Amino acid sequence: MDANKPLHTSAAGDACGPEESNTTASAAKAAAARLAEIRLVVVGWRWPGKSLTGNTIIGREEFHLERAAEFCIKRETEVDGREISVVDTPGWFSTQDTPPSYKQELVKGPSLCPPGPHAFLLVIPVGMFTEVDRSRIEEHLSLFGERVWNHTIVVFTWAEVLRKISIERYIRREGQELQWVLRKCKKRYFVINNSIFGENPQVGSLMEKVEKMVSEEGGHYSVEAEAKALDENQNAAGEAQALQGAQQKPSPEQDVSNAMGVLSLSTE
Ligand SMILES: Nc1nc2c(ncn2[C@@H]2O[C@H](COP(=O)(O)OP(=O)(O)OP(=O)(O)O)[C@@H](O)[C@H]2O)c(=O)[nH]1
Ligand SMILES: [Mg+2]
Repeated sequence: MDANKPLHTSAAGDACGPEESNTTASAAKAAAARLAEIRLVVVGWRWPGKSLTGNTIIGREEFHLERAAEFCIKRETEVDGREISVVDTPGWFSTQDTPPSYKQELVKGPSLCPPGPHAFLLVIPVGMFTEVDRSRIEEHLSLFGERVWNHTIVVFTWAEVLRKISIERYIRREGQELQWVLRKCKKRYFVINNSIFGENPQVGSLMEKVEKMVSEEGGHYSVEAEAKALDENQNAAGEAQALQGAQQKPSPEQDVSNAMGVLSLSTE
């Protein structure tokens, strides 16, 4: 059975009366949406609690804390008879440019859980959220392609600092930058309590949210499809450049450089 497709049950609505049919139908719907395995990639800037969130999900101290991760690491566990895998990734830099080696490692994350993650968990600590934070998120998530947003859930950490303020009020109060991020992922967010370890219903609730997203978006993020789309974009950009070059009457100097461009394209 393809583990990436929702499991389908054949028992829906079998020989039941009208009163039972509603509950049976909703139970069948939930069963139909249940994924046989769940693959997650945790992303975010440095230090918001990515690794601890990974540990909360796995239910064990698998990812090192307080040590800036430089490499993607995958850990797995089994909950209620199904496998959950979590890939922890290096965080991007909040104010300075992220070193290219970090970016290269970050984009490897999804390929560690083939054929691609069911969800990217974008970890954001509750607190001040600035325009720079928003643009850094946009910059780094775009490394995975525009479709990454269809598979992203914001996970709020450090929510205990809210005390009696509701998360909805915090989101409203924090303003348009944070709201932009939430709109991009269709208002999918989850508040995690990283001080609870081990068996806890919150992990189940998060998994249900992932399943709901997968069913709404018609599947998981596909590493192969994204690589293909990226390839096509690059080819299209190359062709557009070549076309532009052909349409402009080149000066003698341009002629030489264009010829080199074509040469370098054709030798690839
Ligand atoms: N109080 C509180 N502390 C948290 C929470 N999440 C993470 N922390 C703490 O914040 C620190 C950083 O957490 P990590 O999980 O290592 O952060 P990270 O995002 O993996 O950091 P890098 O790998 O360096 O990018 C640790 O001391 C955690 O215990 C939270 O929700 N509440
Ligand atoms: Mg970490």
